[in-house]
Amino acid sequence: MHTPKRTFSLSAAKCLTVCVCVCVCVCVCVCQDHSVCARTFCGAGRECVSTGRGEPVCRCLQQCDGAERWVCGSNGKSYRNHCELHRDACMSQNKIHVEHRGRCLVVCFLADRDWLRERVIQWIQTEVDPDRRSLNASSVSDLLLDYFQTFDDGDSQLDSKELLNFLKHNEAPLNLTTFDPLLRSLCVDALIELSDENADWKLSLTEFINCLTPEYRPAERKCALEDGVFEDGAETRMECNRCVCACGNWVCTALTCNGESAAGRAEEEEEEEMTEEEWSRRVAELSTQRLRL
Ligand SMILES: [Ca+2]
Ligand SMILES: [Ca+2]
Repeated sequence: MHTPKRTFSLSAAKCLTVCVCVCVCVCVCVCQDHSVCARTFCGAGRECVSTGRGEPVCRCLQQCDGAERWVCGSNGKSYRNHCELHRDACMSQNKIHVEHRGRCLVVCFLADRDWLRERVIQWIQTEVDPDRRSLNASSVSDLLLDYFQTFDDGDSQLDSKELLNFLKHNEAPLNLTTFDPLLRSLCVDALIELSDENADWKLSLTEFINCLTPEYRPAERKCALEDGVFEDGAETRMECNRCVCACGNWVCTALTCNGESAAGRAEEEEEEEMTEEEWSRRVAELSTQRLRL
């Protein structure tokens, strides 16, 4: 009769013991990380953590912040920020340095295209606001017809040049003055492709209205390669060229892949950052120097 009661008491005691041990362990580990890593420099893309024996060790960053300050890596790959580049160099154990700020390829991504489209749609809505007395247009369709006729050369089709003129003519109210001109031009092509149902790279009046109507939802396009389907922004390599998926199309650099470019890359590599192994050696050297001090 006493057995069940005794068993219950033992289980409760075990549970209490485990909980106390876990709490103490977490507290000690956090304190050790701060003190052990205080004098350890791990380099970009890396962080110092404490081993189980309380020794500092450098490892690749688990994650970077999401700040959007794009850079182009020497491997031809675009990174959201410097941290992502250095983290990738650490994870892949490759030498990568920053070639220049911004993405490697200037392309109109879905986000750019949709931002531009949304901007024009919002502006059109403002233009037909009944409170604006100077406006005679009575609806969005009437206003779009006015613009279509204004910028069309008479063939009842808006080509990319005419659509670009429409945006340029209204860039101040559209707040496009800071939008990179090259990117704007690329996004005009993407806008045409968005609603160009007969694929003639021109917009009929109906296609133009569809393009600037919020309810119009074009079919989502992704990039295909061999058996795979890739999202917007995905990157791949074709020999020495890098390609990026933008609005359903692969856009690639046009480098000639010959011996000269390979030699050029070899020279550039001398300036590239250290590999993980080199960093470990460097950190060990620095630690030794500190001990001597
Ligand atoms: Ca035309
Ligand atoms: Ca068309």
